[in-house]
Formats: sequence, C-alpha cells, structure tokens
Amino acid sequence: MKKDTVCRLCSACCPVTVEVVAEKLVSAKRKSFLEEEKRLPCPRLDAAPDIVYSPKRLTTPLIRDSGGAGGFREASWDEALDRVAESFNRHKQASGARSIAWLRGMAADWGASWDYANRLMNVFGSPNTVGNGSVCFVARDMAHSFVYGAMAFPEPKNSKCIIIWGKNDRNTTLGAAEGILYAQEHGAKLIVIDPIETPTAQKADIWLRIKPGHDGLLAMAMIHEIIANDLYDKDFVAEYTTGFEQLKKAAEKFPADAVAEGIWLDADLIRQVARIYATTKPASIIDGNGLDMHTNVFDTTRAVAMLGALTGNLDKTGGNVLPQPIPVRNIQERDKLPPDTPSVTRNYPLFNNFSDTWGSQVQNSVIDSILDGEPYPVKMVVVQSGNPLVTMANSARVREAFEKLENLVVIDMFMTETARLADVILPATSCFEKTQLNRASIRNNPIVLQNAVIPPIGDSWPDWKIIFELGKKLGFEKAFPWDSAEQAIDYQLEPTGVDVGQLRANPNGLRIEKPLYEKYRDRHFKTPSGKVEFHSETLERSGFSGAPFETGEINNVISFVAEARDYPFLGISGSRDIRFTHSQFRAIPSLLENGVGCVVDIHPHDAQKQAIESNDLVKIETPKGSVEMPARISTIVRPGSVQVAWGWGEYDQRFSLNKLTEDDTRSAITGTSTSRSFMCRVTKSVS
Ligand SMILES: Nc1nc2c(c(=O)[nH]1)N[C@H]1C(S)=C(S)[C@@H](COP(=O)(O)OP(=O)(O)OC[C@H]3O[C@@H](n4cnc5c(=O)[nH]c(N)nc54)[C@H](O)[C@@H]3O)O[C@H]1N2
Ligand SMILES: Nc1nc2c(c(=O)[nH]1)N[C@H]1C(S)=C(S)[C@@H](COP(=O)(O)OP(=O)(O)OC[C@H]3O[C@@H](n4cnc5c(=O)[nH]c(N)nc54)[C@H](O)[C@@H]3O)O[C@H]1N2
Ligand code: SF4
Ligand SMILES: [Mo]
Repeated sequence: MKKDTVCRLCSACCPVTVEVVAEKLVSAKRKSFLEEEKRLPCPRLDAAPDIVYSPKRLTTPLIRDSGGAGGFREASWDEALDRVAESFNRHKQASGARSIAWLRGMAADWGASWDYANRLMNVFGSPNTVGNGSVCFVARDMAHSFVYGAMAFPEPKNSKCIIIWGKNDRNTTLGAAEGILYAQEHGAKLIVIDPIETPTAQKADIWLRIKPGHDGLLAMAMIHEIIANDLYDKDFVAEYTTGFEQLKKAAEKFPADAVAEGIWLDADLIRQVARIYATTKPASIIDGNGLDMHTNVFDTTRAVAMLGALTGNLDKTGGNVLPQPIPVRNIQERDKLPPDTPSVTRNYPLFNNFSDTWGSQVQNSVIDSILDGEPYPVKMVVVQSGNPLVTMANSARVREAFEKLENLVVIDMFMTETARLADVILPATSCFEKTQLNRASIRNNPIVLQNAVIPPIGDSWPDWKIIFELGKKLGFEKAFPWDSAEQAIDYQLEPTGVDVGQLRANPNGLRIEKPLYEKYRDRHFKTPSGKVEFHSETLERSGFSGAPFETGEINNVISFVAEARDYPFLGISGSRDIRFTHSQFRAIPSLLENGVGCVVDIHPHDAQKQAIESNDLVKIETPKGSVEMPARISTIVRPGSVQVAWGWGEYDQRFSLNKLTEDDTRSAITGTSTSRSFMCRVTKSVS
C-alpha cells in the first residue's frame, strides 16, 4: 500500500511516498517536480527500511541504577517515567526548576515536538529548553529577520542567476538541488562561494574559493561595488528601506582591491560577480551552514541578506522570497514561567527574544552552567534528538560537563555516545512511526503532514507521547489533555481552519494562502521601522554595529590563529556526506559499505612535503585535542588547508572532529563559536 508522509531523516523535510506491506516499510520515494529519471536519489531514504528495522534500535526504556555496576537494565515505561519525574521533582525542590535543562538537537526533530518540550518545561517552571540554533541556521534566521523581518527563502528554480554561498544542496537539501539543476538547464548562471571545490563548485560558471570565515568581507565588497556603480534598485531602496547611507559608508571600508588578497580571491572576479548578480534578474542567493558556524555569522549573513534587498531581488519569483507563515496557536506557554526566571542563555537577550518559536538557542550556555555554575548551576539535563557528545564544539569540555551531571535522560532511537552517559534512556520512534506537524510547513505554505505510516518498533514511543506522558506524571494533566498527536495538532492548527483530517485528504499539502510576491507593497516588513533595515537602531542601542561590520574590522574569525606558528594548517569541518546526517547512520551497513568516508583531504604539495600517501593515517591536532584519520590526497583543498570529515565521532571517537574545536570565543549576539575552521597541526601518524 502506498502512503504519504514527510521524511525527517534530515532537516530537508522532503515529502515522500512510502510503500508499506503488512505494516512494514518496504521502500520510500521523494516527491519532486522533476520527471522520474531526473530526480536526485537520496541514499538515506533508500536505506529507510534498514534504519527503521536496524537491530541496533532501542526498543525498551533503559535504567542505570545508582551503585549498579554501570550497566543498564530494561524497564517499563511506567517505571522509567516515574524515575524521570522523581528526578525532576527532587531537583526542583533542592535547587529550583531552573536547575534542569532540556537540550534539543536540530537535525532529527525540527517539528512541533519542540513546542511540546518548551510547553512542558515552561509549565514546570524552567526556562532552559535550549536548542542548537547558535550553530545551525537560527543565527542566520535572526540576521535575515533583523534585515527584513523574516528569513527569506531562495527560489532558485525560477532564477536567472544563482549564488550558492556556503551551501552544498546536492548532499543536504535535495529539493533545492533539483531546483538549481532545473534553472541551470534553463540558462541560469551559477556562482558558487566555497573554500572547497565541491561537485557543485565544479559545475559553477564562477567559483570563488573564499578563505573560510571571511565571507562577510566579500559581501561588503560586493555591496560597495554595487552601490559605487549605481547598480542597485533605486526605487526599491528609496521606498522600502532605511539606513542606506550608513550601509554605503560601512561598505566603503571594504573595496574589492583592499580585501581580495586577504580572502584568497581576485579583486576583478569579486567585481565581476557583484555586477553579474546585480544585473541578471531575477537572482537568488542560497546561503548555508558554511556561513553559520563562525563567530561573525550574524553580520556576515546580514550583509548577504542585504544584497537581495539592494538589488530588488527580495520577494520576487526567482529571487529570495519572504515566507507566509500560517497563524498557528502558540502552545509554548512561556507566560506560565514565573517572572524573573532568567534562562542560562540570558547573556544573549537579542537572540533569545527575536522569535517566539525558537526561544533559547545558545547551547554552550548549558555547558557553562553545568561546569561553572554560570549564571547558576544546572544539575539535570534531558537530551532529545541530539548527540551533543559528538556534535557540540569542544568535546572534551562537553564530556566533562555531562559526566558531572547528577541526572541525564536521553530520548533517542539508538544508543549514542551521549546516551551511554545517561541514567535513563527513553526509546523514541523514527520519523516513519509518528505523526507530527512540520515546523517547515508552519513557516511556509503548503502545510504537509508527517504521518505515522508504520506502527512503533518494539516498545518505542513517539516523542510527543513521551512528553505528554511525562507531563501527566508531573501533574500537568491540564496542559497535556491530549491522547493522540492528532488532537494536539488540531488544537495547534485551530486558528488556521485546517485540521489533520483535511491534511490527510490533501497529501501533497494544503495552502492556507496562495503564493504571494512583493508582499511588502501592502504588508509592512516585520522590522521595527516596517522597512528593510540596512542599519538597525535596535542593534546600535544594544551596543552593536548598526550596519554590518561598521567598524571596518572582522576579528576572531578562525580558531587558534594566535597559535598559528605551532598549528600552521587551516582545518575546515567538511561538507555533509549524503549518506549520513551528522553523527547518525554509521551503524547502518548498507550506508557504510559504499565507498570511503572518514578522510582528511590534503593537497598533494602538502602531502609530498611529509611523505604522506593516500590512506596513510594522519594526526590532526589543535590546542584542544587531536583526531586521526586516513588521508585522501586531493586538490579540492587549497595548499595549506585540510578538510576534515564531519560526523564520525559516533562511529569511532578517534575520528571525532569536535575534539578539535573551541567554544572560548563566541559571538556577543548569537553565542556562536567557530566550529567550521581552526588552525591545526597535520602530521603522519606513526603506527
Ligand atoms: N546529508 C546530510 N544532509 C543534511 C545534514 C547532514 O548531516 N547530512 N544536516 C542537515 C542540517 S542540520 C543542516 S544545518 C544542513 C546544512 O546544509 P549545508 O549548508 O549544505 O551544509 P554543509 O554541507 O555542511 O556546508 C555547506 C558548504 O559550506 C562550505 N564551507 C565551509 N566553511 C565555509 C566558509 O567559511 N565559507 C563558505 N562560503 N563556505 C564554507 C563547505 O565546504 C560546504 O561545501 O544540512 C541538512 N542536511
Ligand atoms: N564541527 C562541527 N560541529 C557541528 C556541525 C559541523 O558541521 N561541524 N554541524 C552542526 C549542526 S548544523 C547541527 S544541526 C548539529 C547537529 O547536532 P545533533 O542534532 O546532535 O546531531 P545528530 O547527530 O543528527 O543527532 C541527532 C540524534 O537524534 C536521534 N534521533 C533521530 N530521529 C529522532 C527522533 O525522531 N526522535 C528522537 N528523540 N531522536 C531522534 C538520532 O539517533 C541522533 O542520535 O551539529 C552541529 N555541530
Ligand atoms: S534529503 Fe533525504 S534524508 Fe533528508 S529529508 Fe530528504 S529524503 Fe530524507
Ligand atoms: Mo544544522
């Protein structure tokens, strides 16, 4: 039988059709606007049955008794949830509700169950539901929102010029990658900005091999070029923007000739790219995670976002389009928090408050509070759909913090590096075993429902059920009156006039409003001035740069630059592998068996100097730690830099990239530390 749902094996949220036989998932296929033979395959989706029916799935709650020799024993849900509720209450009594934090991963569960976790913690009295948006796209979302009130999404399919800026959709966001291929076939120019010669870069008309972390300088140089040559959209700027003169002045500090060499680029090429982008309409910019994990992400992506507004490509088909969020009920119950309950992320007030949906997003703050008691001690953590021991910067510090916790609860489908430290593990269902509302479709029509297409494996529970039942154990029956996901979704969707029944009857999605462009003509931008803000008074008032990079400097871009004498190579946390999502799926044989994966890419010149040959084991060190990986000799990296494969720490701790990264230097606005690029030492391992 064919069934429709949304794949959540990564954050791309692809609508899919699955084949189910006798309640078993047999296969799954992405939906696409392209004809069958042109669609891009996704190995993870192809392996969905292997993931769902993996013998390594957790199928029952596990408890580690204190004093028990470190091992887990199986437990009933009743006992496990009682244990968790008891710890919640004990900590609340001893140190206050705020001594408990709920830490959420990004990749797996970008859905409404975030609202549920927030709701539970808010009614319990702890403000510490913390996500990982400081390293993922939420910091960029905030930058876009400061410029034009929301994150604008590229519409590459209808573009004539596409800039892919720190993104690799071919491996990470297949729907977008198909749009790009389609546009290229229809004559669109493709410009790729990436320090690595990715397959996407190879297909580009122009590839800018930028120095990691220096994209802000490039964006400012482009803005300067466009303004200085009168290539901007004067009508749009005059009518719908504010702060143009301040932006112009800031950009004057970054002429292409002054910045080019320091960012590994050619000044003529920067000027050429600026001109092509400004004069080929419509043009879209696809910005990505390559820009996110740097301390300067906020101003960099503000400058990138401004390019779209400056050239009149904002909210036009084929440009960068503002979302049409649907009016769902906010069910987070933030107002139930007692007043004066500062969250551990309180040092980042602008980031905490910019969006009702996201809330606290500076994950390192949780580590500070556990280790340093800053701003107060956290003693218990619940990790939901995340693997922080592998995915958070500065792994050694993260491990130290998790080992210090009095209680750790992990909600996951697999036994992870993080779960091994837990005292209670709650087994979650996979995305194919649960119904939920996708955050993606709340922000952008059409709404597509994620459907449970098969029953739960073993005694695993969907995340919503785990939270609702824990809520009830804690005495919050009123806040969690629902017995099914459908009831909760209907409650949340009530203001839209749409319900689960209607969504199921429209498996390809339901639009609340037809797609609209140039919405700013009769709806204001959701900024304080109602206009596009090239200069933000809110930021200026808070002591930050009103226009991006107003001081003319970008500092602290790459980790350990001060130690470069001992750590002379520039290490880059590599692109995502299409077979895996972050630390996930290395235990799935059908995904592991195809080809190499965990490698460090070294340029032939550098390899030759140290007599490193292909597959030799290489040690990479930073002041924080070291990893070892086989070498791949490759010209995709620039001499003097290496690309380190991402996400292998779950497979083998020797490969765990975040042992190399630091979280000492952070953006004062978004708390982001640099996990993308670091100075390092590269030597052949002696075996
Ligand atoms: N297969 C797969 N898909 C995924 C995921 C996954 O783990 N695996 N994760 C999901 C998640 S949570 C996210 S956030 C998205 C991310 O999706 P993408 O944004 O596509 O992320 P990456 O592939 O990590 O990085 C994109 C590109 O940025 C480049 N880059 C690195 N540093 C810099 C820099 O300083 N400047 C510039 N201009 N480029 C740089 C890298 O070389 C890489 O080619 O993918 C989602 N989809
Ligand atoms: N150096 C460096 N650090 C990075 C990155 C990088 O590129 N380089 N990328 C960063 C980015 S953008 C992100 S988003 C983070 C990702 O960080 P995490 O979110 O911690 O990444 P994952 O490894 O995908 O962990 C997700 C966990 O959720 C589990 N899971 C899957 N589905 C479900 C479900 O439905 N319910 C529950 N309860 N659990 C589920 C999986 O088994 C897995 O253990 O890492 C960040 N860290
Ligand atoms: S890209 Fe692949 S794994 Fe990610 S949501 Fe789409 S089909 Fe699933
Ligand atoms: Mo992410």
